[in-house]
Amino acid sequence: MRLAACAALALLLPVAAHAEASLTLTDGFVRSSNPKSGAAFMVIGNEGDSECRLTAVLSEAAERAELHTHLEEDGVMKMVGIDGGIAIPAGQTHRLERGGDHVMLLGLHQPLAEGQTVPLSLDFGDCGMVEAELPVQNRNDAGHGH
Ligand SMILES: [Cu+2]
Repeated sequence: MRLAACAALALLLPVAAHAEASLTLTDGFVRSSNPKSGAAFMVIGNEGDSECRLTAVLSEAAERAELHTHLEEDGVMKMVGIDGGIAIPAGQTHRLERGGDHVMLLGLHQPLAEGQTVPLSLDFGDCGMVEAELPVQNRNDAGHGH
């Protein structure tokens, strides 16, 4: 079992994984109200001189991770995939929050319990990869402002 886990890890983690100094991740957490899926929220800051774009996310905790946002359609909030990634202009921050943009974790290998951490590899394309380890906070309502 242990060997299999290691092999999976090696496949999922990009080789040149290195956090770029110009990108910051703060207030990150994962919330899961369902044993099969969860969502990651955080504030991404870009202190560099050029735009960075979050194009993809990988997590060994789930079969796949997708960039989602919420759109209102006929008065109903719907979750839709984001095409083309999430741009963070130079000198700006972008908040992934409930009811807005988020990283959707689909096909969790095991339910996420309070107190666990979830590893994420965030691919910012030319700006590089950022590795994060986010705490599971299933009762965190941060950003749920309507
Ligand atoms: Cu979603």
